[in-house]
Amino acid sequence: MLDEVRTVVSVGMRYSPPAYALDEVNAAQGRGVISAYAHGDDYHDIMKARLEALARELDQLLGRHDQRVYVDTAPVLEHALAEDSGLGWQGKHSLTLNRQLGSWFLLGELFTTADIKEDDKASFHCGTCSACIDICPTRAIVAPFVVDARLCISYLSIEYKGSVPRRLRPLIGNRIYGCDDCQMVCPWNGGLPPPVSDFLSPRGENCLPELASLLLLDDAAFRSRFVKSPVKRIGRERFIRNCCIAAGNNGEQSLLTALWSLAMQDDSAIVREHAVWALGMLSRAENSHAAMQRLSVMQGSETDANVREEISLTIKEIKESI
Ligand code: B12
Ligand code: SF4
Ligand code: SF4
Repeated sequence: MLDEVRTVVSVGMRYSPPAYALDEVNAAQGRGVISAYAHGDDYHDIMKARLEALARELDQLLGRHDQRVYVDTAPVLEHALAEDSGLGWQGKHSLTLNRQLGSWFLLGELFTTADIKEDDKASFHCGTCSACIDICPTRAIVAPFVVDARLCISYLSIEYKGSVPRRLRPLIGNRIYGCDDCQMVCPWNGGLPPPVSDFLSPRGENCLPELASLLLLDDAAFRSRFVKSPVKRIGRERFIRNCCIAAGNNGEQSLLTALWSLAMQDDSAIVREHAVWALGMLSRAENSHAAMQRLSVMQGSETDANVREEISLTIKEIKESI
């Protein structure tokens, strides 16, 4: 990473915890949930600038040295470095947490050729607690400290590009970007004072946003709605796919018009597929016959094989539910 490196300075940048409780996440009718770290600006940019400022200050203190800063920008073992530097221990949810600060902070590193006295390694304070493992909606924490990313809602909603496995969709609830559940139940995150400054400048509009307006975003509107936000990074297709899943899980009938429009007209087959799934979920009790008829007509003109398959499965499920 850096020739002759002598010290790694591991830093944590706090951000505001969610302004709602976990019960409110699950009960937020017609609303989606965006992870707290993504309510404001993209942390990569903000933290990198702050680490570079730290590097300049170190130069002033210790004289010029070679330095490199990293924020998720290279394969750095951030948890292991944070633990060694005393910043926190790796909890059973695999994230780094601290007795005073909980886990609502992001990690970054400054590698330097300067020799700086090391701090003591952090000690482990999870004890017998297993709240994060028990609460995980998809059972992604398969053993203490081990997350199966393929099951994690954070991975499925942010990193994963394709069709979300059907059996996982109902478990995702109304989470549309990332997931905070394992952190929200952690006792070390309870009753914490908010950070003195939140450098990510969270925006109120990203706190439990209404799905009705999100489902209507076209590409240009999506980009301007999420300007400077990490949400923009996943692109409109993945984001609207997530909103369709949340709409299907939400039970909110007023979203039907937007979903029909996406299912019939959207340019993205991924979006059409997930909109069809959501229509199926919302048409179980009410309008089931009309929905099946409309879906059958749609199937005739649908060009994508996966969407046609989704329509068949959805019609079958609606039939079974009557
Ligand atoms: C890949 C990744 C993910 C993946 C996989 C996460 C996972 N838990 O495996 C996904 C997309 C699911 C994810 C989700 C999230 N992530 Co993430 N992610 C990363 C990333 C880029 C790499 C982690 C990694 O795989 N490292 C490589 C492995 C080998 O290292 P490791 O996990 O530290 O494992 C070491 C030890 O823990 C130990 N170990 C690990 N497993 C095991 C098992 C056994 C049996 C043993 C003995 C040892 C052991 O050995 C390893 C070698 O030292 C890091 C940034 C980074 N560069 O570290 C962010 C990072 C971990 N993510 C972060 C965040 C905030 C999240 C989310 C909270 C985002 C959200 N709100 O949706 C979720 C939380 C999900 C969760 N419970 O982990 C922050 C965590 C901040 C903190 N306080 O800890 C990081 C550090 C980014 C940052 N720069 O701030 N993430
Ligand atoms: S982020 Fe959500 S899905 Fe992923 S391990 Fe934590 S609780 Fe489970
Ligand atoms: S919820 Fe419990 S087990 Fe999980 S990280 Fe927090 S203290 Fe550790």
